[in-house]
This record gives sequence, structure tokens and C-alpha cells, in this order.
Amino acid sequence: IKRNAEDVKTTKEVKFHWFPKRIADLDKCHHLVTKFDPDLDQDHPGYTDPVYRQRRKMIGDIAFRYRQREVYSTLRDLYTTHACSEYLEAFRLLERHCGYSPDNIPQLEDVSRFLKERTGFLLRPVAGLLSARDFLASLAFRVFQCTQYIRHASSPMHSPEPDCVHELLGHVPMLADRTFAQFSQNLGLASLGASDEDIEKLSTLYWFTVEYGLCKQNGEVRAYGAGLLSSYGELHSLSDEPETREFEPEAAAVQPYQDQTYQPVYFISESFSDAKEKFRAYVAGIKRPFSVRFDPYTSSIEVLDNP
Ligand code: HBI
Ligand code: FE
Repeated sequence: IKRNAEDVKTTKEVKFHWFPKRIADLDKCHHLVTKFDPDLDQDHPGYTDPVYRQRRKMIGDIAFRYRQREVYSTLRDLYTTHACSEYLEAFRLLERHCGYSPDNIPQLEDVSRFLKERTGFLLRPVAGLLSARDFLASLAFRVFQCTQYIRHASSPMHSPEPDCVHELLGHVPMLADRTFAQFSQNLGLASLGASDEDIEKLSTLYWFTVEYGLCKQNGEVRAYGAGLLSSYGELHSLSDEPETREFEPEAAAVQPYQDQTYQPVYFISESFSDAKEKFRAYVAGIKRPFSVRFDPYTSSIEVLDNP
């Protein structure tokens, strides 16, 4: 986040405080004085009134959310040069039809309806980070568990956990692509009833594809991973030519990953069809005493005993 570096300038050893220079910089003037906050001040007339405090919190959250405009516009500027064509196509449609814009956070229901028409994926609200097993299982049904809250306003460009910026700008556009949607569902199907070790491998595969995957397009390297597409810093850092390897599920499934800082290595796929085919071959090697099939008519899983 730029603010820290600019906080104190050291030109000719003269130090002064950072101050806003454009009206948009007021997004950074958000430091509340909390001494009369009804949640913290025992003398506040509303301190003992939980209904009042909750309402205050809701209104306060709307004020904080105002800063979303900064994240949205900053990321969007990078997409033309860094996102894959499937992402760009869906993003255009989401802006045209689904209320994606610098000063609006679209409703889950509207976005879910859009995805349903494109690929059959549904969004389902979730309160936070799920266990890998539960998260992957939902993908088997073409259901994407989607957080609703937004990151903390003090750190607009970074969130340690998924938030609605990550879901809406990272995951949703890719879920509108048919091949990518099928790949995601296949990951989910492979996870059903799998051993803990296999869940760990599938999660790591998910990490290096759905979250941090790169692909080749017209001789260029483009991002399709949601973790990249929702992080200005990491997406931008791709221009510094980080270490990349050709996507191989066996290798990606056991590659140590980084959830505190940028990835030390990225995997590049030739195309989504290619990634999907390689993954199919990988899954065939996972031992399970049964196989599963998704029945789209009833949205349920059929379990078939292996002979
Ligand atoms: N839970 N809500 C939520 N969102 C995710 O993206 C998510 C998760 N749990 C686990 C997870 N992602 C991945 O790290 C893999 O383990 C599947
Ligand atoms: Fe994610």
C-alpha cells in the first residue's frame, strides 16, 4: 500500500505528514476517533442498546464500503494487459448486465442468475473460510461458496481471507467460462470422499490453478487465477517475470505454496482444455473404492461401486 511510503517524505531531510492531494485521496482519510463510539464508550447513551449498536454498525459499514471504488478502478486498469481473454469477455458482460461498476457492489442473487445462464454455476453465501473438504465438495454441484463481507478499510489492496472483492473480481468472471466451470466441477467431484492426503493435494492443485493460474494467449502470459486477479500487487508483479513452470498436476499438487506473500512459482497452462485433460488423467490415478457422477436433472451425486 502506497500510503505508508508517502507518509513521511524525506526530501532534504525535511519531514512532513502525508496529506490528500486529489479528492480521491480522501478515501485514505478514514481514521476514526473511537472515544465516543457506542461499542467502546460505556457512557454513550446507546452502549447498552444492542439494536441501536447493530444499526450503527450497518450504517458505518456503508461508509467504509465507499472505498471500494479505489480497489475496483485500480484493478480494472490492469485487466486489459494482465487478464486472460475469457476473463475480459465475462467482465465486460458483468459491467453491462450485472451492476459491476466502480461505485456499486452487485447483489449475490443477480450475479448468481448471470452465472446460472452462462455455465450453470450458482453462488451461495458463506460466512468465511471453509474447510478445504467442504469448499471443494460444493464445486461438485457447481455451487461456489461466496463471502459477502468486504475487506477492512484500512487495507484496501490486501485481505488475508476471501472477501467480496476477491469473489466478484477474482472468481466470478472465470466461472462464466464453460471449460473453466467444468474444470472447477471436476476438481469438486474428485474431492468427494477422498482421503485427507488427496484433499490436501486437490487443494494445492486448486491453489495453483483456480487461485494463481497463468495461461498462454497469443504468445503472452495472462492470469486466470482469482488470487492474482483480485490482488493489484501480485498481478502487477507478473511483469517482473517470476519463476513459471508448465502446468503438470502431479507437480502442482505437491508444490509448497505461500499464503502470506506472493507465490515463489506459478504454473502456466496451454489452455483450459489442456488443463482439464491433464487433470482428468491425474484424477484417474486417485484411488477410491467408488466412483461418482453428477446427475444434472436432480442436481445430485450418484455413487457407483467399482467392480
Ligand atoms: N473457503 N469460503 C471459502 N472460499 C475459498 O476460496 C476457500 C475456502 N476454503 C478452502 C479454500 N478456498 C482453498 O484454499 C482450497 O483449500 C480448496
Ligand atoms: Fe478464492
